[in-house]
Amino acid sequence: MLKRISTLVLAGLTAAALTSCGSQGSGSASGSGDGSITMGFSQVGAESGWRTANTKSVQEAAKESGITLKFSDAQQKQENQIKAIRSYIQQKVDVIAFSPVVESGWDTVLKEARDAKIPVILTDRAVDSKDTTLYKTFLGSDFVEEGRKAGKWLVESFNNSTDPVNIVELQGTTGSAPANDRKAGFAEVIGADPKFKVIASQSGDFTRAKGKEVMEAFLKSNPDIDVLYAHNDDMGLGAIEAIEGAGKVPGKDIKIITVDAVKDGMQALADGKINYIVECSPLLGPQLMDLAKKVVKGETVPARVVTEETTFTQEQAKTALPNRKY
Ligand code: GYE
Repeated sequence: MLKRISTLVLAGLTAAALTSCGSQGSGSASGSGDGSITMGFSQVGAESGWRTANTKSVQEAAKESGITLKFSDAQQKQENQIKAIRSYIQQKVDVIAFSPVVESGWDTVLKEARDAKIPVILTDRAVDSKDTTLYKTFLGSDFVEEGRKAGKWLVESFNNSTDPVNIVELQGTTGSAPANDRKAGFAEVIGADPKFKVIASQSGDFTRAKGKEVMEAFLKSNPDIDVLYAHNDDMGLGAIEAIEGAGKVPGKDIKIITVDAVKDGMQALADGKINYIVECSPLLGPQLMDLAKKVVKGETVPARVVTEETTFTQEQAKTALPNRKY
């Protein structure tokens, strides 16, 4: 599948947002003359197949574009990300990029970066800071739209029936942008018809192990589950093990919708165990490096760069699988 990336310039991108240059002291930024760039990158963790593919994309793209990458894995903990960002500020990197594990609580550290005149790029996940001059741009998917796509498939699949549809939801990491937004987009679409009932909704922290554990609990307390909506493939794959363990057939007895479209998810979709996947591309590395070069030079960048994505049915997964890169 061809991946198209579109840039969306939002109102509010002011000249003020474009003036800063990441060069610090005797550092190495373009401003200091030798043109080399050092990026400090704080990754969420290694919780899912998506994250592994994202990390690989960032590391490979840095190498290809000649950017020196300082990389740290926060193991899904905000405090570790804050520590990493502070350490990048101290090391006077030219640009900081990070994928915020949760949306809230970033203002202080972002102000510290701004005071040190180091530009920050948000990648993959958003923050809820009111002050949008705290970062230069946000590159990533539209998670609300992903939730809507999941909801639309469900509405279309059940449009011939008036019976109640009992749904269980495995949410991503509590407080994270993709968990908040995928829940909201889905709820917005299915909320139009009262036959759709979310009978249980809990976090599985985007991991396979937690997805399995929470699905086991759902199955114990709810004998009549029609649909599982999992905020990522990994939790869906863990849940499939729980469903099979309970003697039910995933994809038939319980219809399953997930988000991401990583290889293991696509395989389960092609095998009939998942019914529908909303794609979320982790291949953000090349765009991130392009944006980094621009902000370090003080060039104009859009305030928001949205990744365009598709969806997959079981038939489409069979066709797409051989060429899937992650
Ligand atoms: O969907 C999930 C990962 O932030 C878009 O994080 C990302 C999400 C992705 O753990 O698998």
